[in-house]
Amino acid sequence: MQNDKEMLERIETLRQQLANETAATKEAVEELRIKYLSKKGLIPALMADFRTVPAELKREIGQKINELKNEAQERINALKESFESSDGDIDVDLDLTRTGTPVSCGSRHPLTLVRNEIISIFGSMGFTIAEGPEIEDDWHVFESLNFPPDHPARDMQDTFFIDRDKADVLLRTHTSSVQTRTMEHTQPPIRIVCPGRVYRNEAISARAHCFFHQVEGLYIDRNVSMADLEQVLLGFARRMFGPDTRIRLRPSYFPFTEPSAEMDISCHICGGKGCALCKGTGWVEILGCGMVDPNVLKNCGIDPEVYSGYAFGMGVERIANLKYKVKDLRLFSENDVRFLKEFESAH
Ligand code: 2U9
Repeated sequence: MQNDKEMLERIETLRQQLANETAATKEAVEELRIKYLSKKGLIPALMADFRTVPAELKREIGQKINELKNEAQERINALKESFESSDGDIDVDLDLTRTGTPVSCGSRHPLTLVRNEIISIFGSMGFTIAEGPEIEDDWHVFESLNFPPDHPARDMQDTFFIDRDKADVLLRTHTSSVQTRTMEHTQPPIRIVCPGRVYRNEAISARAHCFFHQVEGLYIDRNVSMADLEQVLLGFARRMFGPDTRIRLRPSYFPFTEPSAEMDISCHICGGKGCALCKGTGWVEILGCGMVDPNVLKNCGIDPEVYSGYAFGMGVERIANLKYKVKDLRLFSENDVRFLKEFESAH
């Protein structure tokens, strides 16, 4: 015979067990129904044992078993409904206190980092930023800058023209067009840096691309000299490549500057002793510069008898290559996340 006390304990244990049951899926609810209410389930088993309960207790224990059965039915119905109303999507096991899956954040592109550093160094020396259109005309890119009519840059081989039949609509090959535009509507003093993308009709390789980025600078005022240019560029080189950096200017030629020079820095890898990067010379070229040709000033409405100025231009990719030892230019435009992630901590 079933001990009546034991029977009451079994009922209570089942009630608590039932209250703690959860189900993550519709199928799990069905398993609960089978466990508690099916023919061979826990509650029918309780009912089977009810036969042995002494007559005087049958009323009390019978009532408790009925209540348990109703509770089980209600609980299972409620769980079933929760899936029906949410289309089964709810995850009752969801642990809101768990640490989330890390979301990887984007980072600035290495060329953006280098461009920002360049313009911030010149910004601290009083230069402001000027920008202009990438689709340009012949006057602002070539004519005003003293390019002779037969200069190779004006050829289809070197410059991208938007329309085969119009020689006057082209992609700028340097940001100097921003300076010519600025000079046309501003009288000196002018002290600007012009960052931007430029295009050249080149076969793509590790060392050349059909587009790249430049920062050019222009300073025009009374009595501006080559010595001013040299000091500003020395300050830039030291901030960009370290305080012990030395510079040297080598004579060169550009149509828009006279005199013109190319500037080298002492090799920041070997300190000038000679290594693979500087090819044993101790020097690496980083930019071109010069005094703005008086013809260019005149072309842009500035009197060369009153004003003089210097200009310089550098490729952002070139500076980034040197600073971060990137050997293949194509890495900058392929957006390979493994490469870009290397610059996450460089901000
Ligand atoms: C005006 C007058 C003069 C800008 C200058 C250079 C020298 C130069 C190259 C460096 C590497 C281009 O990116 S690169 O291929 N640039 O060497 N640029 S002077 O001279 C100007 C600009 C505007 C009105």
